Amino acid sequence: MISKLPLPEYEYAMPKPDADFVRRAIVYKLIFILGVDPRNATPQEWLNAAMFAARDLVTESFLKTRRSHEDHGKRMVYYLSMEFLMGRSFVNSLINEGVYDVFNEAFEQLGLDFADVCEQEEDPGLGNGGLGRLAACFLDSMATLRIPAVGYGIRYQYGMFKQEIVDGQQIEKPDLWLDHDMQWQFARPAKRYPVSFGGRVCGSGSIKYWEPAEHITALAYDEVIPGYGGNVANPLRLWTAHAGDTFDLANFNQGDYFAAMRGQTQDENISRVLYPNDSTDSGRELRLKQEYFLVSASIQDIIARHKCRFHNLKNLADKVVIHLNDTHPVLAIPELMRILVDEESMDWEEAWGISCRVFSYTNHTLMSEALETWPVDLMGRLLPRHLDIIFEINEQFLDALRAIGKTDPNLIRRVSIIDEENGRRVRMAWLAVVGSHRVNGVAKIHSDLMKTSIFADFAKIFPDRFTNVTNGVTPRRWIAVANRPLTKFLDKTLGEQDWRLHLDHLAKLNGLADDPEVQAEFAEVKQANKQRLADYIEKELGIKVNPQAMFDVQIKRIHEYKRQALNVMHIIDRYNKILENPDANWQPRVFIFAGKAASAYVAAKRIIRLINDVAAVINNDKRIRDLIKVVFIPNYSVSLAQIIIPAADLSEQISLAGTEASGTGNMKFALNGALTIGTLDGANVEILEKVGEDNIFIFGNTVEQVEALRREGYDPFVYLEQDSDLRRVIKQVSTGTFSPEEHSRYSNVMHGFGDYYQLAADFRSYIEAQERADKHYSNPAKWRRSALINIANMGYFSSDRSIQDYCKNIWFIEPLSEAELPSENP
Ligand code: 26Q
Repeated sequence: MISKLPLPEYEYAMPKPDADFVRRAIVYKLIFILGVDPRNATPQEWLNAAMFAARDLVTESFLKTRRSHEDHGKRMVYYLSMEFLMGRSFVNSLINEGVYDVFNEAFEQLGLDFADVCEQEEDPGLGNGGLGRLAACFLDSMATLRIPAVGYGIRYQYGMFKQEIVDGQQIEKPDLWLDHDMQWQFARPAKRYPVSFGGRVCGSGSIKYWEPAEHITALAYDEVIPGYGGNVANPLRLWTAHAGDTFDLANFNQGDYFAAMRGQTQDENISRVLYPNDSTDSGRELRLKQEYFLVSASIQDIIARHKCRFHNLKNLADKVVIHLNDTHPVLAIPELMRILVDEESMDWEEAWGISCRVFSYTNHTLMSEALETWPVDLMGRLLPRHLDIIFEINEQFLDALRAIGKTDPNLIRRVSIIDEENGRRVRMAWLAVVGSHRVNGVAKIHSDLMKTSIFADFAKIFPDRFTNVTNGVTPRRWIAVANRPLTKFLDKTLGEQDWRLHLDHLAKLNGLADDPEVQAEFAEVKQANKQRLADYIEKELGIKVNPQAMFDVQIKRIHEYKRQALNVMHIIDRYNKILENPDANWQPRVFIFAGKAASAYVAAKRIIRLINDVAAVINNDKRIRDLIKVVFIPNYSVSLAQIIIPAADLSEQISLAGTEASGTGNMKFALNGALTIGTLDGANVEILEKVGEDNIFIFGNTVEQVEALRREGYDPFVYLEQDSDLRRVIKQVSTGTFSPEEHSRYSNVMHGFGDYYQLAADFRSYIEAQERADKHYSNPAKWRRSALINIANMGYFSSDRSIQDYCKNIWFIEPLSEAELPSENP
């Protein structure tokens, strides 16, 4: 442990880095850490050396921050998430430490192309999409706001699969992100905890304990998360499964060395691979093991830290809050109860009181089919004591309900943590609600709907438990890292750099949105970003796109509810109308898609294929000239988003109302000056409130209308009959206009046309919104004004604001004060 009274000789103060210092540091790392002669070093090796140099800078802030937390006994938040979609670290850390220009200059001195070196970094894909990226934005904001926080996750050996497109179809390839061995993270070989499975419950009455059958070891790796401004950094602790301590002695002693080794490999499977689903995939044993692996290692670590600081657990809830990012880590609740009751001999009531105060939970979906449940049998086999504890929690909860007169058996059946109807399953979301002091949704509309749909019963039982925290995104990554031209424009136009910390300062642009000079400079920024994307598309796909055309972009996971298919229907309709009326004044457009489909999600994969089939026909139809280009950019990732989003003119946010909990891409686009075409869903509703209806294209049925249609028995054929354009589009797809080599490829689009996500109902309104967008775009001054007004009013969607909301209403956490800040270098 670091001494509480640091002696001067324990200090190491990094000199303030200038380009000269940085250049020497990089060369030193290259030679003495990597053992590489600068004369022969590859860009990859230069990056590796530079990352070591950059890590030194963030590490200093990191250790000082930890000292401050220790010295001041700060209450801390532990953010548990199965996913952290961090994106590349190098440039981000330089920007947050304020040394980007200095490193750039150092590389100039070395005669190396800085951008090329930065491009060598792997993008760790330790998440599926929105939920994982939100966790990453939150870590950035927590460090920036000096919130005492630790992130806990899994260090998957294979992250999100790499997507290739072959003959228009998605192929998955393994993501070997650790291959380059960048050593950005600190290995902590001494931080290891046993994680157990199986076995049986022993004891009786109130004295029970778990006798597990299997043990594996969780090993820690720490990634330093630097806050913007360079003073504060927090850890992200990622666990990897290690079998070293559990070598199968029986086999070994029998002389079967290879059988013993095989067991090891199996154990290490736990942290092998991220599940590539962005909704549930219930019932997979390995996934449940992963969830418990994260929870068990993290809770042991949290308790060890707490004991080390305070020497008892009575004040745990005063000093610790554990946040559950969706239900994935919700086993933390029975795990904490097990430790308090079984191992620390606390009585149940006291332990439960502490536990409820410790936990808070964020829900990220309303779709009941996406809520996590686990078969009781499976849980009992892997985690028998936890299952016992869940039963006990449930019983006490239901007893308490009955005691206050809520005895309706239907209510009891609905709110029971155990679903007795579908082959007995544990409802993880119910467990999260019962065991947390706060439950939040991720956008206003979502939090409201939560209380009237999935959690309606609970909202009546625990009215004060439910709250909203609208999502946000970090302006550091989504402007300063991703969009250098916009960053320079904002610094100059606002005459300050503080917008990085106070995003509401962007509001000053409201008064400048009509200024022709400001507009012209903004237009240049957008054009440069569009050119960069056009170059990328040409280089990667061999497709030339017109950078003067409107860039119309939909990038996100491929999912039926997100309705990429509706976008395609508009493209086909536009294609038809151009052919009918080739001389009309058409606005040229480039339609850009990117996104991965879960590997087993057949319908989503078919949407990818349809996009590519439509692209092949339209892009090669000479009659269309350059009026439409359709591009599917493979292997969507954080790095790719950083290229695409700054280049967008129009942002497609077209989910069926009531299905997208929030969305965060919508915020990133608007922040980078794209206009949204979207439904009244998720955070679109709040974006509309902020930018005003003249600066956004809203269309489609409202949640109420969607629900009414569902109630009345939604019939897509009603719309097909009314709308000949719609009929034509559906007919073309289903009869093979876009799959000439296989006419029946999309025939089921017409036959089993259930249209669960009501594309037909919103088609006409979508087409009209697209016409409004064309008209708006045809007036460049008007469009630029709207783009600037979008940027100006995105202050609210900073993840700094989200984190402040969490701190105030959910975590009850205060930042390190000015006085508690790590001291400056002596
Ligand atoms: C669960 C069990 C087994 C395997 C996988 C999963 C799993 C993994 C990832 C379930 C869900 C996810 C991810 C969900 C997600 O990204 N949700 C999005 O969260 C964003 C942040 O709040 C919202 O903006 C999006 O609206 C929401 O879709």
